[in-house]
Amino acid sequence: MDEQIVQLRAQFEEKLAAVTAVAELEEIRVGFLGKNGSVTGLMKEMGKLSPEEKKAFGQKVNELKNFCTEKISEKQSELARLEMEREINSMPEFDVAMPAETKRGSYHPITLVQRKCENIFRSMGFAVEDYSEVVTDYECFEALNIPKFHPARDMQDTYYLENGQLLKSHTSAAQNAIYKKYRDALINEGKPIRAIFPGRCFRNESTDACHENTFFQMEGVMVDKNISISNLIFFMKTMLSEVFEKDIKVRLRPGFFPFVEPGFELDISCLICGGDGCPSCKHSGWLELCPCGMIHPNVLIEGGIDPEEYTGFAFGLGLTRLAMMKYGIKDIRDLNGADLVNLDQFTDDK
Ligand code: FA5
Repeated sequence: MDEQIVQLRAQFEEKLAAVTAVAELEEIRVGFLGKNGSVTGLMKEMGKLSPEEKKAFGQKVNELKNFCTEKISEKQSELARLEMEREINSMPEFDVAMPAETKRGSYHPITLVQRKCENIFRSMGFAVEDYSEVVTDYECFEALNIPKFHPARDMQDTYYLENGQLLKSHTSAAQNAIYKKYRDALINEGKPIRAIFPGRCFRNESTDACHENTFFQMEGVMVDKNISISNLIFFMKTMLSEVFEKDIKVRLRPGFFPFVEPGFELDISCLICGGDGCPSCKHSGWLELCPCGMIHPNVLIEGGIDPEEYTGFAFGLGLTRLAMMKYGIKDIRDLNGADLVNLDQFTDDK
């Protein structure tokens, strides 16, 4: 029987030496060490031996078993190493010092129109202000003549935090802070308040081609003695002609906002369909772009300004819609879509 062990070991070594793939290795393992394998078979034959022979033979079979297990494991590591070497050698050579192929980023279309508007208003003496996206109910509504439970709140349902603050539904939420910031200079030094404040707004909105739940507006206010609707119309016309650099059709119609009196809706003829009607303008041919009006006396009082002495105008330009019209983007949702194929096109217009 010892001879059987020697023969089996020689057979095992011969087969193992010829193995070139892991799958073949598994065949050998099953053939020698599996339930019906040759080494396991030797154990079954031990029944024919005397107790002394059994002990010595069992020991030798165990040695063979351990030897086979160890060699299979070594071969497995060797095959894995060879496989990795083959993979590395088949890789194309590359130069680690070669500069990477880079692609320059581009400004988002909304950033582009925002900057354009900022430059236009800066050149007319307006300060550019920044404001928080998280505001209080007072800033967003109450300071703007919209008391609790006023129906105007329905149009501007937004996202509320557990502490009662909210994500601002319009840039008008900064008006009160702006009046308070500049009123001393207005009253004591006679400096008119002229400020714009672009920002991101949030609304609980059903989205479509011209409505998003997250969009940008740019608010503008001017307060001084004797400010009238003529001043408002002048600034609106100047801004639009400079942004579009061409003649565009606009219309002014009455609009209700509790924080202005009188209030207007300023619409532009849709530049996507030329006014014929399409999904971008809700098939009306017109797009609501920049509501505006004369600041309501209650809002001035809330900002610490005497409405008997001062008047002013305010407007809330829809920056996201302006970007749509300026760049011919048919669907507002593309602007939040982060698809670089869409957004990269405007790189040159910096
Ligand atoms: C307001 O938000 C007022 N605060 C604007 C205002 C300011 C009026 C100062 C008077 C004086 P409105 O909800 O209409 O108004 O929004 C203003 C503009 O923001 C719209 O004309 C439109 O261009 C843009 N806008 C409003 N909702 C959305 C939306 N869901 N998606 C994209 N743009 C929007």
